[in-house]
Amino acid sequence: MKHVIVFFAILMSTLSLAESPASSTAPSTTVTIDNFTFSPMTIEVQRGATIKWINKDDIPHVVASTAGTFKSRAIDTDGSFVFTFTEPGTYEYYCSVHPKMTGKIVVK
Ligand SMILES: [Cu+2]
Repeated sequence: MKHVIVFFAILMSTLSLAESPASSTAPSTTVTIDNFTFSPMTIEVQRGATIKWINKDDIPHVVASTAGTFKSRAIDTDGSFVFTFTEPGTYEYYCSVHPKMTGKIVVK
């Protein structure tokens, strides 16, 4: 078990190193999925913004637009889904596995 934890610690540090250049160039906002909750639940962004959902739960979640604009596959633990919003509007979404999980993106 200890070896597994060490392996993940190394894997995560490698991933964060690889991601840091991209996050400083593109306007992106992160929504964390944790404890069956999208956080922040409502987010306001400028047109053209990319939202990245990261799953911190131990079980998979799905990010699905209520209007069908976007839908992720099942996002495993520490997995992510990104979507770029090019049109202004209000985008409500939920987790299709757990429909009580809801969130909203407001694009200006
Ligand atoms: Cu879910």
